Amino acid sequence: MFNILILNGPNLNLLGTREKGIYGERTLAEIEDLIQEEAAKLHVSVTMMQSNHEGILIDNIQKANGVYDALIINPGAFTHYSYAIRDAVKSIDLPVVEVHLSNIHAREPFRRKSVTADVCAGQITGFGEYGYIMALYALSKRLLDEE
Ligand code: CA2
Repeated sequence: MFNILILNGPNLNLLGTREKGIYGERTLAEIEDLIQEEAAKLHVSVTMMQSNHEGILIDNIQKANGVYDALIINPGAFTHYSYAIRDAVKSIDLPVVEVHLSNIHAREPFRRKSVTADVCAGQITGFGEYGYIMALYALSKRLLDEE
C-alpha cells in the first residue's frame, strides 16, 4: 500500500467559512472525508495536515522523505513567494504534485506565478477539492508504474 502525505498551507483551515465563491462550500475536514473515500478505493493510505506556518510546512516536507511515497501540497499563498518551501520540495526524493482549489492563472497577477510548481511533478489548479483527488489518481498510477 502506498502512503501519501497531503500538506495544506496558510488559511486553508478557513475553507467553507468565507470566500465560498472562490474556494467552494466544503470545509477542510469535509474535503479530507472525500479524499479518504477515494484513497480507500485506490488502496492508498493518506495522511492530511494543515499549517499556517512556513517552518512547520518545511519540517513536514523534509520529514516526508523516506516515510511517504509521494506528496501532494497546496502551499496556499506561499506558492507565490516562498523560496524556502521551493527548496524543501526540491530537496526530497518523492514525486510532488502542487494543487490549488482556484485557477491561480485566472486570478490576480501576483497569484499567477508559482515558485514551487517547476520543482513538482505537476500542478493541478482550478478544479476545487477534486484537484486533490486528481493528484491522488495521478500519483497512484505513477507509483504503480514505477514498481
Ligand atoms: O486556490 C488555492 O488553493 C490557493 O492555494 C488558496 C490560497 C491562496 O492564497 C492561493 O493563491 C491559491 C489561500 C486559501 C485561503 O482560503 C481561505 C478560505 C476561506 C476564507 C479565507 C481564505
